[in-house]
Amino acid sequence: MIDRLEELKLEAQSAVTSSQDKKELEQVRINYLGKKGPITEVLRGMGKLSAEERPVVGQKANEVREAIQASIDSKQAFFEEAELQEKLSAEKIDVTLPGKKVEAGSPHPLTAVVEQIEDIFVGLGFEVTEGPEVELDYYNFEMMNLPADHPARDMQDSFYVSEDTLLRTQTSPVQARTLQAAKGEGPVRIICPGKVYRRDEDDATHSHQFMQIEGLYVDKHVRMSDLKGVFDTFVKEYFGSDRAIRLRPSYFPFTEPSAEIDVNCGVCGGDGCRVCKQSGWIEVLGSGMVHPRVLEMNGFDPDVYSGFAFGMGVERFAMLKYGIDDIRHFYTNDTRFLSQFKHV
Ligand code: 2NL
Repeated sequence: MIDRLEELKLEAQSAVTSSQDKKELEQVRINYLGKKGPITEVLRGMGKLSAEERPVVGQKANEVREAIQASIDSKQAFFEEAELQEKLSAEKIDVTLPGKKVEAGSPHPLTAVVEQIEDIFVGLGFEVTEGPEVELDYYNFEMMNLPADHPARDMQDSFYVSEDTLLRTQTSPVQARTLQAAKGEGPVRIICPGKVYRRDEDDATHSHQFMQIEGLYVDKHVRMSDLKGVFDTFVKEYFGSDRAIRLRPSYFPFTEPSAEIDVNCGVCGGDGCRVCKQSGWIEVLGSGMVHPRVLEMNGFDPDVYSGFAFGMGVERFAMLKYGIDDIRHFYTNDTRFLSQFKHV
């Protein structure tokens, strides 16, 4: 029996050696180690052996089985290595072929303009503050001196989410929150960029969603001349050193007095042309001295503190600087438009 097993081992190992591929090798395995193979048969016949023979034959059978399995495994590894080598040499890469071109992206023009404007105000000592787009009526309107049923609410037809929450119509609620957090202690010097929403018919110059930057400077002794100085500097930095501003009386419920700020026309230099509708001036933002009631409602003593505030549309600033003729370009994601702002 022992000799028979030894013979089987040599026979199987020679079959492994002469196998030409994985398939032949698998057949060898089945022939020698399979359920119907000779080794299994020997093991099955063990019951007929004497008590002395049994362990000896059992051990030998196991040894032989392991030896055959080891030969098969090493031949299997050899076939796999050969296959891999063949695959690698067939898949040679031609490093001289041109690569796939990957288009580099760039910030959206509105993001770029927001960052330009932020940089100017940060240089003037302002901090950038952000807040929620779904806002309480309380911060969006009431704290801005626009109580329920105030007729000026109609200027800002809004998207209500519930009775007392809405998509903010301006970023002033961020300023109200900041003032209240300051607990009556100035200075507060912030700008608040972000998306705002108003019910509006979309056309070349209107959008129901747009970007605004509002700003606020509250301290002791802040005067309208501070507002004027800040915007003279701002306009020169944003549009160019040859530009100037003028203030025109206006009305906002949250400021008193209020002023529209115009910049002289960059196309005609102030002589009058199609862009400035022959006036020589272009309206760019709304501003004013913070209404004493707004200061008071947000925790500041209007007898001690004063301040100026302003609001501007980012799209308008981008359109004026880069000669964009339709606000809808900003939202339609046409790369022919967007890719023109790679270097701004
Ligand atoms: C515009 C221009 C403006 C403000 C926004 C403001 C904020 C606080 C207090 C007072 Cl916390 N005012 N913001 C002021 C003037 C103009 O936006 O055209 N709005 C309809």
